[in-house]
Order: sequence, then structure tokens, then C-alpha cells
Amino acid sequence: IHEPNHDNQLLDEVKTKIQPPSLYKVILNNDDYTPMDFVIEVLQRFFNADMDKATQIMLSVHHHGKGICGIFTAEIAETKVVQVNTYARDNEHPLLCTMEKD
Ligand code: TYC
Repeated sequence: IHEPNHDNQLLDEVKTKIQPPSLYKVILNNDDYTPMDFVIEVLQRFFNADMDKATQIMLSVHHHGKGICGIFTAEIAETKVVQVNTYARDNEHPLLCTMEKD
């Protein structure tokens, strides 16, 4: 005899165990001191933006206070944040990169 309830119970168990990873927005925050050219370089170096896209994002952050550089899984997002903040501090700029759950 076919017992669909048992099939559904198994499917529900699989669905509770297999979940796609949570995603995180990596955010650049505006400040009054970091040169625009440096922000553009960061976007090209760490987020593979071309000159046009990097300029767009930089100007959006400059005008609106924050901007999304990319959306990544947790480990990649955390790595981007550390790399950008380390690079900014090494170059003595206050540029701040953060992440938030998507
Ligand atoms: N506001 C900065 C300036 O006028 C430029 C800037 C843009 C700084 C984006 C940070 O995330 C940033 N030089």
C-alpha cells in the first residue's frame, strides 16, 4: 500500500537538514577623509568592479552614506571585510567596511 504521509515525513526531514547558506551584504560606509580614488581602487581590487561600476558605487556611498559592494556567504563576506579594513588601515585611511545579514 502507498503511504504518502511517510514520504512527506521523510521529505520534511530532508528539508529541515538541507538549507542554502545565509547570505551577507558587504557594506562600504562613507567618511569625510578617505580619498575618492582610494575607494575606487578598493572596489576594483577586492570586489572585481570595473572603473565605471567602482565609480558608481563610490559616488552612491558618498551621497547616501552606505553602499553594497557585494553579497556573499558568511566566510567570504568576513574575509572581504577584514581585507578591506586591513588595506585601509595600512594606507592610513579611516574607510570602514562592514557586513549585515541579507
Ligand atoms: N566622502 C569621501 C570624500 O569626500 C569619499 C568616500 C566615498 C569615502 C565612499 C568613503 O566609503 C566611502 N573624500
